[in-house]
Amino acid sequence: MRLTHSLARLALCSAIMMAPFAAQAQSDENVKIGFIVKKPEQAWFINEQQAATAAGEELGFQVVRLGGEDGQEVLSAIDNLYSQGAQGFVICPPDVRLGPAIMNRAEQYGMKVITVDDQFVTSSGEPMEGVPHLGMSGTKIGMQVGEAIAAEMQARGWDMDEVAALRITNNELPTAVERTDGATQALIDAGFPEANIFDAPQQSTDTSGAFSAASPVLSQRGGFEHWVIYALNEESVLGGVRATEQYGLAPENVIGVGINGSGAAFAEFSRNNPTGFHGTVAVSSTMHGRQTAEDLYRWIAEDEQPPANTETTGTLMTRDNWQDVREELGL
Ligand code: FCA
Repeated sequence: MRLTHSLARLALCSAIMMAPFAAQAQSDENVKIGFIVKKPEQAWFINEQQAATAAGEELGFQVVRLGGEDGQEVLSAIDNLYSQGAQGFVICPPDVRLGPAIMNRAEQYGMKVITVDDQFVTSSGEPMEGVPHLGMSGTKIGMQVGEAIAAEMQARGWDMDEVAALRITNNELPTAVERTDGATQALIDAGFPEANIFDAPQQSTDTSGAFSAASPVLSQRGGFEHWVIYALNEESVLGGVRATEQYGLAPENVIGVGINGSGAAFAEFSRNNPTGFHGTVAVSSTMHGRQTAEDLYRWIAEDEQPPANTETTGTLMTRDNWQDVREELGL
């Protein structure tokens, strides 16, 4: 489809067909981009990087997949990309406050940058609007989480006044704050008592970070029989669910709802016995990877400026419908 698109454009642009076609085809083939992610072992990011590679194979550009788990690693990844002749990169940074330093390095090399998932912030904590970004609509997706939890509490006939909420937080990451605030808001709107919401601040946005954060909160609040769990992503909700299991809570007393819809959730839904992990709001990591790679490619090869900010939406996935939603979102 894209090939047809660029061919049509060439035909329009030029009266002499063959010579410019050869030149254009060659310059497109020389496009090489990096795709740097903060957690290369997480299913979300594996899928995102694979989708970027597939877009490259289809449209004729190269994608170099790299991990950048801290500032040092990101800067060496950029150096490495530059020495390989890459003209730009898509990045989900390990810390959004690295934005100015990353942009500084990229600008020295004349490289174009798009952020995916986690948007850079300036030194005063404002989003770096100048860098094109594609990410989840955090508040809306967070609200879907809260609504799903409220509906499931109702389905199980729980009295909300007797339920505790484990809110696994990450205050350094604005999208995480938006997501957990959105979920909190929806719960409160549904009548959940704010006093029963307990924070578990995580150091890292993964299962082990969440598990360590959740365990002490569960033991401090031992009086509750029923727990609901939410966080910025399903990996973290799974950490919370594993902590409730270790603490000795039965799965039917726990409702965890995550965000992402990646391999971590599929593995959980595939288990024979249901766990406290009730569902997840799935977003297409395939689309995130593909779209950002394609936008960067068109920016480099065709000077087409990418959209400044794209917000994506999500669909609730549970044990009952996960395979259908997975297919629908191309996951
Ligand atoms: C953040 C989270 C990831 C994923 C992504 C879209 O980077 O850490 O798990 O939710 O946003």
